[in-house]
Parts: sequence; C-alpha cells; structure tokens
Amino acid sequence: MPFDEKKLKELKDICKDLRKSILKMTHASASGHPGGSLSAVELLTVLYFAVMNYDPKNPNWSERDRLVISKGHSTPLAYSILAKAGYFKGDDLLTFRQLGSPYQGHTDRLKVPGIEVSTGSLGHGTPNAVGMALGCRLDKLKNRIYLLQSDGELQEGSTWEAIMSASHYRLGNLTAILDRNRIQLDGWTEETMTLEPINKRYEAFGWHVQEVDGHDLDQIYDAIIKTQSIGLKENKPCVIIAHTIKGKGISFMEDNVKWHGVAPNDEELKKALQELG
Ligand SMILES: Cc1ncc(C[n+]2csc(CCOP(=O)(O)OP(=O)(O)O)c2C)c(N)n1
Repeated sequence: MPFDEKKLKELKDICKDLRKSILKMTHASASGHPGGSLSAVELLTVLYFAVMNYDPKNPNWSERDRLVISKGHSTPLAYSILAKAGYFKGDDLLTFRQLGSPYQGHTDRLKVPGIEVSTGSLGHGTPNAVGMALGCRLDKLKNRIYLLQSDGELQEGSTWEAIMSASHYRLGNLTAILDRNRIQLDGWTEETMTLEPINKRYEAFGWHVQEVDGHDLDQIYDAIIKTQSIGLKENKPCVIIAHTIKGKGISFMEDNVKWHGVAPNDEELKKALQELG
C-alpha cells in the first residue's frame, strides 16, 4: 500500500537531508565513499523510518530488529541515518574519518551505537546476518534480521556460502536487500565479474526473490513488508534486488565510477548542494 502524502513527504525530506550530510561529511574529510552511500539512501530510510523496530535509547534491546550493513564503506550514510534515528546527536559528524573520531571510514560496532556488526572487508556481512538470524530464532525472538548487501561483494565466495546456508536453515526471519547499483570499486560489475542472472542465482540457492526500483519508497516498503509474511509462511530467506543508481541525486556523480571513493571538493560540494535544493 502506498504511503500517504504526509508520510511520503517526511521520508523524502529525510532522504534529502541524508544526501546533504553524506556530501558534507565526505567533503570535510576529503575522503570516503559518496557513490554507494547515495545509492542506498531510500533503502535505509524505509527500513529506519517505516519498518524496523528499535529503541535508540537502548541499542542492545534484545527484541530489536537488526540491520547488518554489509557494504561497510557506506559509513557517511550509516552514521547520518543513525543520528537522524536518535542513536546520538550527530553534531560532530564532520569529524568523520579524523583520528580519534568515533566515525571511522568503515563501521565499528564498538564505537558507534546502532552499528550491529563491524564491516568493511566485503563478504562478511551476509555470514554475520545468517548467524544472527539463526541465533534469534534459537532464542525464540519474533524480530527480523535485515541485511544490506552490495553487488560487488557477490563476487566473494563467503557471501554465497552464507546464502546457501540461509536456505538450508530455512531462515524465514532474514531479509536481504541488494543495492544493485551495477558499479563496484573501479568499473561495472558485469565487466569485472558477471553477476547476472542474479535473480535466478538466488532462486537456485532457495531464496524468495523480488525486484524493485531502489529509489521508489513505496516499492521498497511493499517489498519489505511482503518478505515478513512470505519468509515466515514459506520458511525461506528473502532477497529484494533493488535497482539503484550509484551517486543518485547528484547529476555529475550518477552512474560515474569515479565517485565510488572520492570526495567532492569545495566547488563540487556547492554544486551538489544546489542541485538538492
Ligand atoms: C574483501 C575486500 N576486498 C576489497 C575491498 C576494497 N573495496 C572497497 S569497496 C569495493 C567494491 C565496491 O563496490 P560494491 O561492493 O558494489 O559497493 P557499492 O558500489 O555499493 O559502494 C572494494 C573492492 C574490500 N573492502 N574488501
């Protein structure tokens, strides 16, 4: 069901704020990963502001839903959204990547509340999420494990071992969202190592598969809600292949591999913020 007008505006405003924050943080540190942060803005916005149960004042609440951000370089987005969700104030986000700052270039669960797993070495998030899903089921918790995967890390063997084990253990409490922005560190995924047909590959590994426009808030929400019922009814892990654009929202960053791990300079920041309005 589509969001009502008020909720849709609220979510769109959050997305815009997050994009601004991503640009300012990477500009301030003159480093970091804007492209893959910008592509996943809508995905995490729907999770944090329309779907997940969590308590920012009690980050370790045992019954919380858990999000594993497997693309651990997307920290400008991760820290910005955790601040917005109330885990911390975030008025020091511009210390991003400085020595002594809690906001390191890759996620560190011991430094930033709300980060469930330290990631950054690609291919570790999916195994962690599978372990969490198993553990939560053993503890008879009614929560859900969400997992943000990148397409580049589907080239890691450990990811597929975990995908295989998730269906073996019938983890109906696991929803993966794949940020299918088609670009990895230095090129297109299909030129580096073919991933397609991703949907058939997941299906062959026993997962339920949906595909959405990863910048359409309604589509993302509907697909996530569907995984909640299908997963449990069919005892199947679910994946949502979210078709996204790396660098989304900034004309000169969109679909441009250069912006994987390069920060905007003064002039580029000004132009990007102007575009966002
Ligand atoms: C095991 C491992 N190998 C290499 C890297 C270096 N690296 C950082 S990001 C990246 C790929 C980025 O592409 P993708 O994973 O698709 O992320 P996104 O496009 O969503 O930002 C690589 C190879 C890494 N972090 N971990």
